[in-house]
Amino acid sequence: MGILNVTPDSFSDGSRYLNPRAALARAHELVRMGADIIDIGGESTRPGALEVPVEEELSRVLPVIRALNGKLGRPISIDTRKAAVARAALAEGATIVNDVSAMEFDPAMAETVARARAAIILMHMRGTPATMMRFRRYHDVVDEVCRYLGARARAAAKAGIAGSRIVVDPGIGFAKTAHHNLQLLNALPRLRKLGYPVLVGVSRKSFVRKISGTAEVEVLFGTAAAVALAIAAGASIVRVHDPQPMRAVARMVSALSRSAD
Ligand code: PMM
Repeated sequence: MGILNVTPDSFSDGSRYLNPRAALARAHELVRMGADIIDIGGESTRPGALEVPVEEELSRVLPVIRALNGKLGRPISIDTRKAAVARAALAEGATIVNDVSAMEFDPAMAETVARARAAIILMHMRGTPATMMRFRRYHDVVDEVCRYLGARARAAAKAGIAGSRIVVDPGIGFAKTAHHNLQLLNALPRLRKLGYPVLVGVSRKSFVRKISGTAEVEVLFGTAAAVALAIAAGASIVRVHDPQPMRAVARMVSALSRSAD
């Protein structure tokens, strides 16, 4: 999954694709580089980021999704917590909703996704991006994340979303310390036991910078190492800024894992 943040303030690519023409060019570039899904977001979820009004979020993402509809040859995912934004994006051709609040932020989200027969990505977080860094204390982070995602998947099914359209995500970096992130990445086989595909987002995140170093090449290789481990541990989708090198990583790890059987 290639990341396209149409925002002024996202962590690593803020403001680069705020202009619709730059965003369109980037979407096509992500596909050329090997992305199978394009994830488009108009609200930054970096720690401390404030909520963006719905009209503002719509004005960022809709022109891009509208212009891409039918021309990309890849599914479009809308990264939003708001049902109104999801509804509009689905009407313009998106088929996946990536909700970092696991449909808790907006009570209308579950029904919106169910009605559109869209897929949903349910991610674990505590609080909101503005407050989440205050909530980084867990008794057992793996246990809590597995239980939470199981409960949210049941809520999605109850709202009428088919099980085959549900994806779960441990929310790497969302109300987590670097240590929590490492524990969760090692525990992906447990998360897989819920029975849903697992998505993992480690690309360029601050725990990678903290551990691998902050130079561009260090962040890239640190990301690659985390992506490799995630795939080996059973992640089905990796959300990344650099699809070309990460696709190479995915191919290699998949071949190695297959030959181990
Ligand atoms: N991370 C970010 C934004 N959206 N969605 C999912 N499902 N999983 C993630 O890990 C995730 C996300 C923040 O990263 P960015 O600012 O680099 O896009």
